[in-house]
Amino acid sequence: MSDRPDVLIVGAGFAGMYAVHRFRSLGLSVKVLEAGSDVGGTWYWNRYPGARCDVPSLEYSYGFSPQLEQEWDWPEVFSAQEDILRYANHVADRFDLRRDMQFDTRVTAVEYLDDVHRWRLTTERGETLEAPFCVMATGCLSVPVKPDIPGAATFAGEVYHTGTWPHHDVDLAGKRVAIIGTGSSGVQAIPELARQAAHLTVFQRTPVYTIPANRKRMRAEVQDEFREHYREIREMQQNNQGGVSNFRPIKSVRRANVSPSNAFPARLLDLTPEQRHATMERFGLGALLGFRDIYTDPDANEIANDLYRETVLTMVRDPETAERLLPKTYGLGCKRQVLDRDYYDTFNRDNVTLIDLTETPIESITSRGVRTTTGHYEADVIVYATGFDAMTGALLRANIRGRNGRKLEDKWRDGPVAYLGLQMSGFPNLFTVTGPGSPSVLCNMLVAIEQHVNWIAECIDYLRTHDVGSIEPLRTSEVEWVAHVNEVAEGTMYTAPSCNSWYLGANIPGKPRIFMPYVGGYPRYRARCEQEAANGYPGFALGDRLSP
Ligand code: N01
Repeated sequence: MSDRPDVLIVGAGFAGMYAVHRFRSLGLSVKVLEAGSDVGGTWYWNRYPGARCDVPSLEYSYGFSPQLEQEWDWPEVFSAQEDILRYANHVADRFDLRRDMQFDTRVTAVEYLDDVHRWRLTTERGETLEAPFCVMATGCLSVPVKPDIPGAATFAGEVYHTGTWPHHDVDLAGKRVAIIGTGSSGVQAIPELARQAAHLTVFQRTPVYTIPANRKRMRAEVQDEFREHYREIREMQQNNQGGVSNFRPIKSVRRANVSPSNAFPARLLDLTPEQRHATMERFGLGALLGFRDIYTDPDANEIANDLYRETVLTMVRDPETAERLLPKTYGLGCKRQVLDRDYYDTFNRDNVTLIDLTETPIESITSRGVRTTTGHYEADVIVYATGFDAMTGALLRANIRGRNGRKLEDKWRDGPVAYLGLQMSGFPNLFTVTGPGSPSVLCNMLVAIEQHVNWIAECIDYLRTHDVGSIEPLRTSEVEWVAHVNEVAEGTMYTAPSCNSWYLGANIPGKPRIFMPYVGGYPRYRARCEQEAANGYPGFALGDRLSP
């Protein structure tokens, strides 16, 4: 590991891992600092029971190495956390990534040194490291948040957050478990916790729209067909709004004698009310994923929300519980679509109780459980499934200071300002992977990560070969880009006034309400990045090299 690396990288998740490989290929020396004890990022930390990915694994995988694509076997279509982490470990071993990584090292300050044009990183242990380039590969959902509930510190039992689940086995047998939060993490964890615990009490503030996940094992012939077509599939990903190819393994479908299911038209509004109900009866909640107008047409959205609610009422036996589980204050498409395994059925179990916090809010946590305005619920374990300070959290927590000591926190007081989610003016040679203003969380993250890391690598290479010392966006570029990011988000389901999501920062008290990811689609975004590079970075200021 180099003591004077060309590039310092913060984070050894999928972004930091690929950055090591890609930068090395250009002859750059690198050093990664990672707070965890190993690679994997999100998949290293989020080990709660039921954790899995909502993008098919054959697509949620690196595309940079054809050999890797051919040699890795995925056991399921949508992989569980442990399989994705196994993949991350395989990649780290195969490309010998760990030799440039320092684990158990949290970065506490990232400062630009004006006089020497270098970045200095300080770690929790007081260690300092310097390099001319710094890449923040810190993830979009990596700072877990816990609500500030009076008395929380007095709870005498075990406390877990889904985003920092322990690495040892958690034995819930015979225990009373309370879980707070019903977003993606809560919805995945709840059925598993209910199976393991003596009793589970679910504290729900906002009911969720959740659709049953595809739970198929991987068929060898499907995997083979993907492998055969991988180059074409990667190309399709590059041209898809969300970075997924939607490749259909036609041969294996035919072989299994499954009829290709395009059973209904693409628009919900094209169906008669009778056809809509028949479709829901036949295909269940999953049918709604097939209609594109749900996400673009408010009338279709309203109808879909009603169909969703009607269907849930048939899935949960106790009518009062069913009624409480119905999302009513916002529509489908406002939040990240949640996928589940047995979520609604879990509320038919005798050992599960649902508490609706809009009727009876939490007042406090006591040494023995959770107190709401109408009762006290005894618990041996409290699980917080209360989400993350998304997209900006990890960057702000790193205490980044740019030119003249300017704090990123001050620059972003009214919301994140960055050009293409890649760089900020006033912070030369500092790059963010999947930063705010890039498609990131609206895209297949692996595709978004590879595109960003490739762009950054080629940019650094350009600076070296053109004898340029520094790069940072023009102030006008980032202001125009932020305006464009807001403009394309305007009028979508994501920014409806009734919508409160972490995309908007709405889950963090005091966080400016700004739609952070770029909703204009991955291909359009990618084309803009490519244009910048091809034209010699006209939207950026390029600075002279310091004389040695
Ligand atoms: O977090 P969330 P998450 N009192 O913010 C509730 C990705 N992910 O970890 O909506 C009571 O979505 C909060 O209630 P409300 C995915 O991108 C992916 O579940 O604020 N409740 C909400 O119910 C996802 O979108 C996968 O009213 C409180 C919950 O906690 C993102 O991570 C799996 C509360 C937080 O939900 C985040 O998901 C898991 C309080 N004081 C995660 N504060 C897959 O790939 C918060 N809540 C499938």
